[in-house]
Amino acid sequence: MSDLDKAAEAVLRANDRGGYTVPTAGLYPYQWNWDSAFAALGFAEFDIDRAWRELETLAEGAWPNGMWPHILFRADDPDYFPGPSVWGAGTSVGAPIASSGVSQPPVAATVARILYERDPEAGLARLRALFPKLLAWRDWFHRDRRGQSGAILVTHPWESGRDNSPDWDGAMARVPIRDLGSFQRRDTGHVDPSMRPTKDDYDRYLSLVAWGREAGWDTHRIAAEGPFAVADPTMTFILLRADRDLRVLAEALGETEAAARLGADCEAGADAAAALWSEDLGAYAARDERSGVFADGVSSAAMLAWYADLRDPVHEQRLLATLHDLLDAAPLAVPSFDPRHPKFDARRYWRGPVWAVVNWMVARGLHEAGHQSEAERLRHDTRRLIEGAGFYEYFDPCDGSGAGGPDFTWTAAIWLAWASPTKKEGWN
Ligand code: 9WN
Repeated sequence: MSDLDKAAEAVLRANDRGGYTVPTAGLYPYQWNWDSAFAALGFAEFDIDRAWRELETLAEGAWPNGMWPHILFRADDPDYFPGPSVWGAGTSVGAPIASSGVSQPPVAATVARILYERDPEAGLARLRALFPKLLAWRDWFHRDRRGQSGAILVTHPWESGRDNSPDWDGAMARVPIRDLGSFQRRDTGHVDPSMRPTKDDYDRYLSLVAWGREAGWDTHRIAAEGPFAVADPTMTFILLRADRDLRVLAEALGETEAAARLGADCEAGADAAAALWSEDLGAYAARDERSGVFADGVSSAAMLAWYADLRDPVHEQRLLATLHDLLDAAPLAVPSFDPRHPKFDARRYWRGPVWAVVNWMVARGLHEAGHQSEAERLRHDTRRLIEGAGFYEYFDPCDGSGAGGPDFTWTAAIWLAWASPTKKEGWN
């Protein structure tokens, strides 16, 4: 174990609030959905029981309709805005824990498979208990969030996990700003505002929350009629991956009906993903459900196609060429948005910076598809970034400096599970 391995483990332990982990103290004091999935991946390197526990506490917040919300508010914490009273969700729809009213990409299903396969004998009972909730969550996505093309919609930029990506600029510009009264952001008290979304972004984020609250958090109606609905490569590809992994788990559990349903949905999902292909960009791209317009630049989400195991030979070669353009343009990969595009901003959150968790997913897909040198480039860059700057929330792809919050759970987890040189095999 290296000193950095020990430091990463210490970050996970320090952010542990007893069964669940916060992304980082101060800036994000609650349990976030995909953050917890990555936390579990990190815990699995030294405490598999604690890893399962992370998924189990996340599942405790599931809504009666099956959705796993993106934030669980177990206690009110003034460090974060907007908190439980602004969202007014979760308990208001019969869930046991106050929460946000949107979901996040279902990485947890894929991590459940990784934990199970690490030790099937020890994991079987845990998996058996968790599986129905994972299945209900993916059923909810298919029921309430499938757009006209079959690709999966996000109804709030926060739902995608890539909050201020240029992918949402077109749809966000049409979100009417409500009279929100005065509100005080907390994020800009923790980190430099130049690394965060703008005031205009927040006005629209909160207007969307107000709309959802007034719709009684009816998630079907929000997708059908709400002011923001965008077919998202992140959600579409991560759900497709989740479905493939859940199918394997269904078979292991002898759940034959579920396995057959998942298998059929995987085939349909692969067809639907093709609707996100932009010939102009040479990549998969977000597409506004209401206007049909594609995003006008390439984001790292496009590169999750391999993680979803999409193997369309024509698109694959072109996508690989586009990936190479991004890798050539960024000293440290993979930038969340194309560095050659005028909207690229090396430090502003999802408009350019590198995120270790995205690198892990993209690289895992590349590795599985046999694109080994690209996968290794991502691992090498992730290692360099963390060795150079520490466990930051995200990194500047041009100079490698850390940005956002320090001592970040998911960056430490990715270090332990993949980026550390002591992780020799590196893919589980
Ligand atoms: C809103 C916790 C979360 C991540 C998201 C990231 C950021 C929240 C925020 O932090 O979003 O959900 O307040 O900025 O964009 O991916 O899950 O780490």
